[in-house]
Amino acid sequence: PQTIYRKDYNPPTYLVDTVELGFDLDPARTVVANRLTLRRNPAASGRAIELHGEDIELVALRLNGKTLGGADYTLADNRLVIHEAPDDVVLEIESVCVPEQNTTLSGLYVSNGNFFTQCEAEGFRRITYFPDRPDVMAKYTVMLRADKARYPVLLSNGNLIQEGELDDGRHYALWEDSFKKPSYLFALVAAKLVCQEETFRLADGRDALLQVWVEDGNLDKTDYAMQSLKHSIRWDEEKYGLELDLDRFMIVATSDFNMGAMENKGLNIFNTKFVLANPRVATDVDFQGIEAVVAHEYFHNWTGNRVTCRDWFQLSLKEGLTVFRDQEFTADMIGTDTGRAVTRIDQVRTLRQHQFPEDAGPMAHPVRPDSFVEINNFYTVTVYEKGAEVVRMYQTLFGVEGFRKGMDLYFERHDEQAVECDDFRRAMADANGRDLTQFERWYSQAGTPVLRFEGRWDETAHTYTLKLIQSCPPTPGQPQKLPFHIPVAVGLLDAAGNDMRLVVDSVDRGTTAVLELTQAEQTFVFTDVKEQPVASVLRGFSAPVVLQGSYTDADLLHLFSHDSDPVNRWEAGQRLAMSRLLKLAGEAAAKGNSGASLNLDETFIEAMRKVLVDETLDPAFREQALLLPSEGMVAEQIDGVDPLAVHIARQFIRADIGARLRSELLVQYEANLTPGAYSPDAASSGKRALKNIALSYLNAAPDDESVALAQRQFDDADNMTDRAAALSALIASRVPEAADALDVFYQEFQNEALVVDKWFMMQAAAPTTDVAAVRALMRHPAFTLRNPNRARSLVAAFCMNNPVQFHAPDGSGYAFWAEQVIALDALNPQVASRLARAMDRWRRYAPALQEQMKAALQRVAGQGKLSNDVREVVTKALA
Ligand code: BAL
Ligand code: ZN
Repeated sequence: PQTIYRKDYNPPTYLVDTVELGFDLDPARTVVANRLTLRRNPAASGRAIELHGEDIELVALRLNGKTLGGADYTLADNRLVIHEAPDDVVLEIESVCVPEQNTTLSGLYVSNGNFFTQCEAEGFRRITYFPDRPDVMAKYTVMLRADKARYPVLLSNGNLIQEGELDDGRHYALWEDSFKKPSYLFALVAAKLVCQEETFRLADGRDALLQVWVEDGNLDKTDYAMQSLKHSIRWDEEKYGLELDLDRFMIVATSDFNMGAMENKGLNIFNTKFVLANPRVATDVDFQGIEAVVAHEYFHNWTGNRVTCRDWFQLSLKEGLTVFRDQEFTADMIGTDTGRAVTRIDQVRTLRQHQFPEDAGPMAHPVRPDSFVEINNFYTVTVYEKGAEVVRMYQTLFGVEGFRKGMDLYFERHDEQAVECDDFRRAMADANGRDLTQFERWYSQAGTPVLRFEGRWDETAHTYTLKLIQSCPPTPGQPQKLPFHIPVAVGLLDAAGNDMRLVVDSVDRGTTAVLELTQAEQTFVFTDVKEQPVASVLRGFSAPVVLQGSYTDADLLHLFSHDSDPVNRWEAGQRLAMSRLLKLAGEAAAKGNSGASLNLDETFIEAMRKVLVDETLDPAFREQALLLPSEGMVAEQIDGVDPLAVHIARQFIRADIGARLRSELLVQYEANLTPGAYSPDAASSGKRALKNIALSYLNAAPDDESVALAQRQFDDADNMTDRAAALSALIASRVPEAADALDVFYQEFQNEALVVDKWFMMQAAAPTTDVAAVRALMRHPAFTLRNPNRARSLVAAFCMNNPVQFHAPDGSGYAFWAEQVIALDALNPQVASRLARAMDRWRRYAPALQEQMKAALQRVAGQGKLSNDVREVVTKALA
């Protein structure tokens, strides 16, 4: 496969002004008529028109009314090149595709008998021949024709201009989008669906029609998505002065979808997972996901659609920025300081759990990659979540107002353009009168920087000298790194735990100072520091770095009890826990993983007790503070990792907390019940989270009472959050009741696909589920590899969330992985490629495991027929 480089960017030879598409929709043979007006691009040279096309059949091709013959064009390697064309061109193209055979879910496909499209990144070329690149922006008119009984609803981007009847029971709808857009934002839906709709008054007094379309029978699950959409519209008006520019905004849910959702102009298409919810079937986390994803896709209407990407290397321009926007929206929706902090803690956890490992592995890439084989492989936590951190750092440097000024300038300069990450950085720099040249390294250098701090208090001078030292490990293709521009938010705590006032260079910096580290090593001197402080460094996780410092247990306990910055307060607890996890994992491994005679110190238990019972803290924060770093996060800290030892250590700590804090956990369980009608609000969900982590600790050291508690909750709960938590607790406690509860659960929810996914997932991730059990579950009538949600809920959940069984010493997990990657690749390369990444970190495991992982990778790489997606991942892993 060919590698594509950012440095090779060339502007398109022809620009497209208008696109008229006509669809005769038939699952077995859809005919697409495409009439384009093009004009030669003065910014490019050459007279050849280059169009993309994949898995479609060319039927006819006319240029300015004249049918083109074989000598006029070349059609090879998914490219249609018309050798020479005049300045102004009308191109008419007729082609055919077969939606019912499209299992890739990219382009036009059939799901549950309905038609949907997915065009980002390069799906439009699977629908028609087109210069399928984001810098070609055009106005679209779309005529849809289909059987009326089977497809009563016909939707596309923009406004409905006309609809009516045709012969033979068919009907049509004509849609027009008045905004120029790149082809990746095209969408159509032809389906049997119903909708919840509402007219919503925009800030400028216009009314917009909002619709949420779902399959019949799901209208009882659309309220939350609709409410989230209205909140998102309001928030963007108030926060950024950005209004909905459409008369109609539609969300459509489908159960077969590769991603979470897609921001097609005016016609967002969603995975059902991020639309459908009511208390019976959806958990608090599901509700949170819906709010965030609805917001994310809506916010793309400005950051992504109105201003789009010049090329796919710039993907983070829209994704990093839009993730940042949805994160800020979520925090504002909660509204409280601790609520904000809890969302921030979630973000930090995601980075550590997923992005840091990516940045340290074979697929490491800069936020703005320099090359790729398959762009679909670069919809990553680096482009999205690290990209959001990079955007957040502008706000940390310039404040909320300065950031807004940068946003305003960005839109003023670039509305309706396709631009680069550099354009966003320039707008931020110019609006704030700052030089951000060095800041570009956050976009160009991969790898997680390591930030080390050394603090020294001078008793006589009353100064505290903080030395900050940065470095960044090598990543593929980037052996050497230059220093980053890092905002480091710092506070100093006195012995009573209060914040000291910070004076640097005679300037009073309040109680949290944002220091700007630009060199490899820099020293900052705080004056008038009258006692030995404890430093709270990287408050609010002010930069996506690994922070190292010589913390003593006493320092960490002080921060865990007193830090006014809740993120660092939580962080101190995580550090206390991590040191225990690493020590016990080492001891378990040394004892042949018997798990016998491990010991947890009273200091740690006491710290956990204190936070558990501290009624001045929000339950949501307490739950975060009690949650141990995951096995995956611990594994990242160990060379030659033995996953079983890590599992034993973590389980031991959980059980020990369960046993030694039993009475406190029971008290908190009772104290955090949420009687009355279910509500997914932050306060209630925080209480449920604390209650359910108490339940899970109690059942990590199960006795009759704790099992009975879980069983009672499972039987009596009126909401999915509590039911699922109780079921998980029963499964984890390994009691016979678990099997019965799983049966009851399946019987009750077998017609709710998203709940059946949960049922598979809970089993896939349980340490009691080995490969044989997963294979048995794959034979369950409800299982299919063809549905991405289902495949992920069992196969990917096992390979990624069940480390102890996946890494079984006999290599059975790896053999299973290879088999499933190959099977999935034949159906859906994007889903297969995600699964392939379960092996990214193979070089970090114990030698005996490494060898077997390598063999499994080689088995996949040795396949003759493999998608570019999977080939890129396994080739890079083995390199
Ligand atoms: N653009 C792909 C889906 C999303 O990030 O919103
Ligand atoms: Zn996005």
